[in-house]
Amino acid sequence: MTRAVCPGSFDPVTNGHLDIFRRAAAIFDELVIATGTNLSKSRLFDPDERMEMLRAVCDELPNVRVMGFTGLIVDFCREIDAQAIVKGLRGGNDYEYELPMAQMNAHLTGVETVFIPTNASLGYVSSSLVKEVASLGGDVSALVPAPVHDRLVARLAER
Ligand code: COD
Repeated sequence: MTRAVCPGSFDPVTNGHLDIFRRAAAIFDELVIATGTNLSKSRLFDPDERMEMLRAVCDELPNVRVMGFTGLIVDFCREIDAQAIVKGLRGGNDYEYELPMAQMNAHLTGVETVFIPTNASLGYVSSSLVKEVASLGGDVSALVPAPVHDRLVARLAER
């Protein structure tokens, strides 16, 4: 049984993330989507809200579970007996950012990182840009799943 972890902030989950989940779920027996907090980013949704949206959009994927984690991702992988970490790569910047993390994680516990290249039509999609565009009145309905779009619009209207 192969189990992989796909970690991220997912604030909120986008169609780019969802594409990576679908493709990773076709490779591994089980995929655990792990919601963490990136301390260098400001957040719009709290961890419970992010997990709720992830569960709603991953309903179609029977071998996917959504969990939260704190602390080191390698410790979480060990706790749930996952052999690999899955990351999506949109381009050179992601690679520069992800490579040392993958090497550090391998150094810490030997866990491997598997990179999946972004779908060519979704390479420009990021949670940060989606939030920025939506907060300035732009249409992001094609970039996030419908339930996420509703939550995003409602949250931004509260501000
Ligand atoms: N297409 C393909 N992939 C995409 C797309 C897209 N359009 N958008 C995003 N992705 C990928 C990203 O490249 C990333 O791999 C993943 O999806 C998640 O993205 P985000 O932005 O939601 O998440 P991040 O990068 O903010 O998450 C960072 C973590 C929380 C995973 C990271 O900080 C972490 O592992 N923290 C735990 C602490 C730890 O162990 N630190 C030491 C690391 S060596």
